[in-house]
Amino acid sequence: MDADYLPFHPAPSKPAFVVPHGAVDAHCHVFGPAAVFPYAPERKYTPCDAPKEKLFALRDFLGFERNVIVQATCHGNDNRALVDALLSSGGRARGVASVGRDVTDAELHALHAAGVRGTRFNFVRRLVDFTPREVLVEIAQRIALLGWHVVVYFEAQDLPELWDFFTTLPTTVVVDHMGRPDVGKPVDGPEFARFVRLLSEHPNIWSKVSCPERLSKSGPPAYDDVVPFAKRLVETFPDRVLWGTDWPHPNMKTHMPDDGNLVDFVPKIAPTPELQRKLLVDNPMRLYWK
Ligand code: 0GY
Repeated sequence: MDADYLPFHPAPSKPAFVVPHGAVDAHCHVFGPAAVFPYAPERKYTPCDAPKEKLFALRDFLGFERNVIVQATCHGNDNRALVDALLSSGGRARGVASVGRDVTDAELHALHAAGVRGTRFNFVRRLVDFTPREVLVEIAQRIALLGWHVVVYFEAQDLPELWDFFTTLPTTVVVDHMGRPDVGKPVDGPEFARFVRLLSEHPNIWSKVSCPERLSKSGPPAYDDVVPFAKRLVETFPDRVLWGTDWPHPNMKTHMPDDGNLVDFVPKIAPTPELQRKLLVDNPMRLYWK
């Protein structure tokens, strides 16, 4: 099957914002190449090949030092492309894998040795089939023993139902893309207040302030309507936020972001050098390179 979403930007612009020394792109993916690392039969979309060489070239072009590569659903629980990228990175990439209940301890240790430090639970209905909570709890308890964390991806309207599950996980929990708020609603409204409360009440929960291109209704290049949401999180929880490009932007069907523009989003949501350093360097280093 051919790719069913837009290809990544062929020539991103150079960002005006110079990222601090040692900056980490803490949410990005590698896909395929399918001829070497086939996509999962159960996938809900087929991406364009986005191999490690392209990711590392983008890292250098944008001025970043390191990557956190996150397993996406199109590769299922087959982490070979991820592991291959980690092992090729010269220690400059860490990973978040996807594992099932059948993963062996030896496989978990091999993932750890390659640089994996977390596992991802995906609750976005268009991306995955349902996995029973007791299976996820069992996986969380096993990966906690390795010092890993859990990354969760869900949409804002599903938070009430997921709340008890998230708040009883035995690890650090990192939420992808601010829990996908509806940015058409007010930043001070009840929906986003619920997400802010999740982090306020649970100091083990972090958020990625990423993906304006997915959340914005006002659109590129400024993604202005996303700024108040991300800025609120950066200023309220400066030590528990992460940022990433989300390259190569799977499932973007209306426009493909220019990654240089996305980097220029950072100073809008993290207006001081101190906030920028925490967001791009200190926080990801503490979580992934400790
Ligand atoms: C992202 C977002 C998406 C896809 C996945 O695992 C995935 O397939 O996360 C999406 O479609 O919103 O973070 O890559």
